Amino acid sequence: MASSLSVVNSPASPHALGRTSWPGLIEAYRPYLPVTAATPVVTLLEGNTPLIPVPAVAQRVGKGVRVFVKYDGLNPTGSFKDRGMTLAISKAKEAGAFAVICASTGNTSAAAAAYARRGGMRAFVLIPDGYVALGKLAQALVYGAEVLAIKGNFDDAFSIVREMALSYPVTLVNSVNPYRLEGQKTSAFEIVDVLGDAPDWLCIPVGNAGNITAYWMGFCQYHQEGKCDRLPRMMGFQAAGAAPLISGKPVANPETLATAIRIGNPANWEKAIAVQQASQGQFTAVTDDEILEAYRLLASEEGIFCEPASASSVAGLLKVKDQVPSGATVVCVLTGNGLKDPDSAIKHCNNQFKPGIEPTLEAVVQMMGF
Ligand code: AN7
Repeated sequence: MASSLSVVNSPASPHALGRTSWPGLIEAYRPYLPVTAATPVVTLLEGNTPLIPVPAVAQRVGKGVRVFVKYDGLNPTGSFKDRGMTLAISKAKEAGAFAVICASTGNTSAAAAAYARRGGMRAFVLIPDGYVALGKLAQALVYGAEVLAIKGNFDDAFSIVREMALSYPVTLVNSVNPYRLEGQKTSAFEIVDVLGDAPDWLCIPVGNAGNITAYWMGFCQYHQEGKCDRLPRMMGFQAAGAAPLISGKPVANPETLATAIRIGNPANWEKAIAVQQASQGQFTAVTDDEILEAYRLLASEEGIFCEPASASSVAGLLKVKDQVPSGATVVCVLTGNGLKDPDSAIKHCNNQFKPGIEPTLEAVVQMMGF
């Protein structure tokens, strides 16, 4: 089951071929992507994120299992959305678009704003008023997006932008835009390039189900090219209060503190079911408490700060650990950076700073308990 780690960077990886710096994912994986010499590449050098071993998680799973996290929160705007956005915005620019639009729980809006502005386009973003983490809102504003907060949830916002893109001169860059998934599949390439094969399991948070679809596309394409021998089981995790793929029907009022995946009617529903069936995968719900436990574990024992939605992949692995085969290699995707959501961090970390200490050595020593 366990794959060898001897291949640290596949010879096929452009990075390993002696480039001194990472060129961004479109240049790195150009033969696998729908771009031509005429495509203006709008990039912030996204991708090439680390695959980090997480021994404290692995120990809790036991059975000699190896666990890694794909820390996609280290992308330029702090989430995996940059992978899809570099391609979606490049293709929009190629087609002559002057404005893009998306609905977003936060991360898509940050990425759309950054890449659209870099590409010289306007970015319109619709967000659910009051349910976007502070860091994401700050990003959309500072990048210069036109931010419209609607009195509704993500699903309401999404149906508006979907309709709008049909009759107004704006390009939709939600994950129903096929270029988004094409860009996001490169994360699967990177995992195989490092591990030398696909993992046995890929654990991933699911909201609109674009990313799980994209990873599967990436693994399948690499498999067809002979770059990996196997395909992973795709294990998708939704927050219990927003788990339509588990209940089998849309959730009218999704609720979870993991606001990134507070989505009741996934745009890529059918694709997600197809991925689950083809990979013999599974969708499982994790509670907010389970998410927070994994969130704190990752930060306080592994030194990795992700946002709550991202921790659902690790929460999910721990929830279904009895099903993991002995010696398996598991990759959990950490989709977003913890700095995106400082309010959740301070509220849920079970830790406090000690305020009001006199600025003297004696006072500090006393507070330290020495
Ligand atoms: C951190 O930004 O839908 O299953 O509008 O931000 O591909 O939707 C975000 C989704 C997981 C779910 N983790 O991915 C948005 C948005 C984080 C996210 C997901 C999101 P999909």
